[in-house]
Amino acid sequence: MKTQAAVAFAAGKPLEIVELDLQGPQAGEVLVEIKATGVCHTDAFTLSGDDPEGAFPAVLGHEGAGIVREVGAGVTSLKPGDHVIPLYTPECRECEYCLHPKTNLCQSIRSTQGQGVMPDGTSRFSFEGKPVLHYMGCSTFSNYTVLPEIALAKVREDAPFDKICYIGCGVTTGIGAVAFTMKVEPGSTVAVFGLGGIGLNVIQGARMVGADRIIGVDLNPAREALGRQFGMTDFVNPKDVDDVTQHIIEMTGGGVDYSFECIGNVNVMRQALECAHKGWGQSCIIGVAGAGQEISTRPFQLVTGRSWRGSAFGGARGRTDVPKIVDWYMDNKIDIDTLITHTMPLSDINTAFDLMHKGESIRSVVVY
Ligand code: NAD
Ligand code: AHE
Ligand code: ZN
Repeated sequence: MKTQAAVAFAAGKPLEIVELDLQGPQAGEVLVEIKATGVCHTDAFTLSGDDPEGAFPAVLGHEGAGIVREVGAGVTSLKPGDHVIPLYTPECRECEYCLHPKTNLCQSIRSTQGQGVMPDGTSRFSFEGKPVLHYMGCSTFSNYTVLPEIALAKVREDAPFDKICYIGCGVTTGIGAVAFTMKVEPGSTVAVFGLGGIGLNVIQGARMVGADRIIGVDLNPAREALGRQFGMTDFVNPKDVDDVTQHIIEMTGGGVDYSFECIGNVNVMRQALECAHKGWGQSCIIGVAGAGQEISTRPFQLVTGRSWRGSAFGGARGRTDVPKIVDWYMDNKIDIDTLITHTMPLSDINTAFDLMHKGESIRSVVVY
């Protein structure tokens, strides 16, 4: 079949809207009509050429929602008409990782996914007879896409696609990092570095679990009002203080219980670690840093009781947890609508990247 898609033909170039050929679902695969997709900073990161796994041409996009249109041989858990959210972190429920209680990083298809192909090693997309790669196993910047059955969460049918697509990455990543990965306790003091599409969800996650004090840090002063709306109690603009780390240590009387880096800046990752309280403070890296970047700190920071952790997809097991997060949204336990600042057709998708780079959007959503 044919599908309209925004294709990344080369790093650093705008996406091009073209008609691709799409092969139908093979055994264990599912054809999904994508109804809406968010544009995450990670899409911009890969498009920039900084992603060591980035390969082109590819159909980017990993924050979608849609409807199952066809299933391949052997697919048992989904049928045409089901509403689904694609999962860049799948859940096979069989691999060593899925069976381990301490991780959500299902590895059953990770190597082919990282190479931009389906588990059989080939791509379903092609343009003028040449293969075009998948991305993060999702490729939601195509109106139709093919995914493995284990990479789809079935969700309730009354939930709006143009909002729940954000649960496919940003919402789950932010709230999950607080609730699933770090297990922040009620009464905690939390610092959140970077108040974009991820950091604001960390803030609402921290409020949800009952954190007492939530300190937001961002260079963009426009982020303060939104942060406060989502539960932030204090705002720090690094431009207004000499040393962010020292400032947070002083304002909290020794440091925070938990900190989260939601930018992808290795210098800020160090600040986040070092503002964690001596003896027990834990810092969680969510931001994705480019090829060749490394984190550093004095080992004494860890010797004296701080821990450095990380979180992918908020520690969520997608097929199990994503439907529950959709329920939280439908039950008004979390706010998604306020964070979707822009909506556009696929033909305007490059505007979403411009708005993100200018700091004018939180989330842009493309509606097909
Ligand atoms: P975003 O662009 O919406 O937000 C980034 C925010 O950081 C902006 O508000 C910006 O003003 C602020 N910022 C930039 N430099 C800063 C600095 N030096 N100090 C303080 N604030 C600064 O991006 P996003 O979509 O929220 O994504 C954030 C990061 O999380 C990206 O690196 C993305 O790739 C990553 N990410 C990781 C996961 C995961 O599973 N680990 C999932 C999604 C996104
Ligand atoms: N490909 C990059 C790493 C990119 C990365 O860290 N991805 C996150 C999700 S970001 C979503 O917006 C993730 O889940 N990583 C776990 C995994 O297995 O990819 C690189 O550095 O190679
Ligand atoms: Zn993302």
